[in-house]
Amino acid sequence: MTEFFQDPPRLGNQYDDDALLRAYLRWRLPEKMYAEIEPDLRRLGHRAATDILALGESAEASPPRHVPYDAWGRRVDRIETSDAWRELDRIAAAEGIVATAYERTHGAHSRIHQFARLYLYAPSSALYSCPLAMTDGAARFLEIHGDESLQSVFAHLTSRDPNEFWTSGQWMTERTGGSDVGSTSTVAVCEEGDSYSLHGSKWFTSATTSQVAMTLARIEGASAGSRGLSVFLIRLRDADGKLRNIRIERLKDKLGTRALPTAELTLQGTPAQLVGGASDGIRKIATLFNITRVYNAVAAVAGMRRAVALASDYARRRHAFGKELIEHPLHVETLADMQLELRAAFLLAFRVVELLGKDECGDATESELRLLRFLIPVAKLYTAKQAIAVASEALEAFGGAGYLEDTGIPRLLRDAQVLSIWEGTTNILSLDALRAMERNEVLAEWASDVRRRVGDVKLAELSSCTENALRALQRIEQYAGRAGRAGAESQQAGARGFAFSIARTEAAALLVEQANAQEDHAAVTAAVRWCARELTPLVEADTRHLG
Ligand code: MFK
Repeated sequence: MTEFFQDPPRLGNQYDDDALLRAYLRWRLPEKMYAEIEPDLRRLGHRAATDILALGESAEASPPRHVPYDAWGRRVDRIETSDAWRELDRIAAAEGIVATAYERTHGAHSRIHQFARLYLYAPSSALYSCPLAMTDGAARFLEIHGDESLQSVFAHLTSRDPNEFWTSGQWMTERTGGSDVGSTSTVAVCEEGDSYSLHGSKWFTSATTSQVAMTLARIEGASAGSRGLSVFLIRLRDADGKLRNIRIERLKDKLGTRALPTAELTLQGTPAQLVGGASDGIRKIATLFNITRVYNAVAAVAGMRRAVALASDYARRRHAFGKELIEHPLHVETLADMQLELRAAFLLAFRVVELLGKDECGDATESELRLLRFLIPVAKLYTAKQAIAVASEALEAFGGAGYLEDTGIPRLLRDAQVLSIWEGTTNILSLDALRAMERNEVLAEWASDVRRRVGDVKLAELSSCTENALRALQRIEQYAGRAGRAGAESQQAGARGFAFSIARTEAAALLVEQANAQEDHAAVTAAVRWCARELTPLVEADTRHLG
């Protein structure tokens, strides 16, 4: 009798296998552009399942190492990374994962193209997507706030030449925490003109191997709080490759993202250039972290897609109780739920991508700019939470194998968990969405936009969706009115439920729109299934609490 060995899950071409991505691009892009970019996305989809995947696994197996001293006792503070990690950098450059956004070959649609590339690259890259997110954010920051002297840095950050490409860090977190950035205690001492030296410590600095970093510091004598902060650019190394008055204290010992060198640093008079003028640093650096939040959302849906791809493939390889898992109705139902979460989150993330593209090309209306500001935190917080839930479900779909490190499956969950923590936690972003809504009075605008989109359906199968989405909108508006009257504390206590309700209702509108436009069976089924769910459960609970 031959012994039984289970087949592991396999990945096919990650573009060809992804009906959702292909349908979305067909729906949103002009036909000519879609035809132009598709062959290249297919090529990248193949790489995501072959050489990039192998490099990602190799980088994960050889995590970075901090070498504080050389053999003779001199302080050197080298961070040694694997060949695979460095090759992932070169591939990211050559594939234009950042550059595509700044070439703007297809105007506002370039952001869709670029984030589709990131979506394919990210889940195989062992989190190389993190340095790319910060690089993109820094490039956008310099595009807006940089002067002539920073043109060459911008050119490096947006280069397709692996020998010219630079990455940037984003160093905001200090020992006081990553949320209350206004309490930053790093001090900037003016040396001459825009040249400063920085003194302080940065508690979490990802990708310390980058060539430059953007950071916050308080110019000597400036006021306390976020207004007194300014943004600085640091060139990390001198011509000999030595760190410029930066001491690396240690690399962080993290639950996941293990290939990513995240370090604790002390700035000991580090030379830095003031960018964007003195003060209002948080408002200015928001340009950067809004980009990294969009990356976070797209990386979250990309992670969900990888979890669904692996679990779906495995369901065809694994037999139990006399048949393949895919023939068991309850397992099929579970996979369908994961796929639905992915679809909704995907549309939400790419809705924000579309608005961002319009903003950057000057094509956005005032109303779209307000919606973008409101929907970035909503999309980031919602997709992050769903990514964790879907990853957890994927582990379970593998049974015990999903809990064993050497299958590679647990990494899905370890790496997903960071998504709701960095770049603003769920609660911080819920409060941010609330503030964005209040400052811009955007709720009525958003609600009328959703009303128009769900009201404009021709397919009879979607009529129940319209009804449910309209009912959800009504609840949200009633809740917002009641919460506003109940005062700031009640409003804040309900902010998470409120943000989730916005996310689910926006996703409902997007699912309905896509189903209506494409009349595709999978899209219609998804819209009906999504809208039959409770779109605003937490709002209702909070409404009872408010009385
Ligand atoms: C896979 C890819 C993932 C990417 C990985 C990248 C890894 C990077 C690692 C990290 O650095 S993690 C640390 C990330 N930390 C954060 O994201 C900060 C989280 N905290 C917040 O976002 C708080 O809401 C905030 C610090 C902004 C609150 O501080 P304050 O001092 O209470 O600020 P306030 O008063 O809300 O805002 C100050 C100004 O900024 C206001 O403008 P005005 O001065 O004109 O009134 C705000 O409107 C503006 N602002 C704040 N958030 C904004 C914004 N503007 C636009 N967009 C925003 N999101």
